[in-house]
Amino acid sequence: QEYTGIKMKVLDWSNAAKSAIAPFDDALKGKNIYMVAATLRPETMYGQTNCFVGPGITYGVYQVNDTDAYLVTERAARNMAFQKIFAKEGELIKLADIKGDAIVGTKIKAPLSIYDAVYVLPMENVLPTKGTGVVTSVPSDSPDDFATLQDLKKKCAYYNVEPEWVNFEPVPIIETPTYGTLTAPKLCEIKKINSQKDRVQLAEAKELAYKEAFYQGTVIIGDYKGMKVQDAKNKIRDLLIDSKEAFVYNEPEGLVMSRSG
Ligand code: ZZB
Repeated sequence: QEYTGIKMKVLDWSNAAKSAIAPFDDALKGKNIYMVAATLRPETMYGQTNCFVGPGITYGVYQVNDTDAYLVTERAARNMAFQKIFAKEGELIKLADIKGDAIVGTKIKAPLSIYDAVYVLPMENVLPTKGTGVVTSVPSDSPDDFATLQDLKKKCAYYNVEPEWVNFEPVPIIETPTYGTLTAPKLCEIKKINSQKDRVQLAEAKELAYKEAFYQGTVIIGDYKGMKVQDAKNKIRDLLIDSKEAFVYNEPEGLVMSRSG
């Protein structure tokens, strides 16, 4: 599977994250730290409203070079080490460990998003064995993201999030003939999805959202406004790669199966 790794720069750690990384301050000093989200939909990055981590997942901060470090799962970092993403091929330098729940509330920069800064939020269904374990959230076009963001908005206290972290609306970024300009909210309504726990309906909605956007969708924002999703997808990916806000990340399929199974 070929993903686009989206670099989301840490602007301000949450208080919990500050305490959690305090023991590693020396190693992290002076480094730009990026949370890296693996996506198959680079054309949706204009609509990012937050990023998700699994609260129970352990992440590492891995050195890229003298100036940068990436926050991902160890499994993803090991794969990256063999894809010329780090300074020395095959070498993994871990600067810190941090659990997902401590990262929640951290303020980050999501490339291309219409929002200047967004927050890290918790999601129950993040798979530790897929991508980087960091998921960028586009509630306009991903039913899972929309359902989860709604859960968090409804029950801030229960999920331990501040209201200002979830105070972001889905952004119309792609128009489709069947679902209009907010495909995921529309599909959640049609399929009567009430929460991130509605796994069966969410899987169906995701399948429909993917197909409809890819075959029928038109981008309605940004440099490629008016272009078909099929044509704009790689152009928007390349724009992100050229500006060094993203890179190609490959996941060996067999490896993923054997490690998650
Ligand atoms: C942004 C985005 C925007 C995504 C969208 C989807 C959609 P798939 O579809 O199962 O092959 N993802 C990535 N890593 C993880 C993880 N560890 N746990 C859970 N979800 C993860 O997987 C690819 C998509 O699943 C990725 O693309 C990512 O969300 C999420 F509008 O990134 B996507 C209809 C879907 N729309």
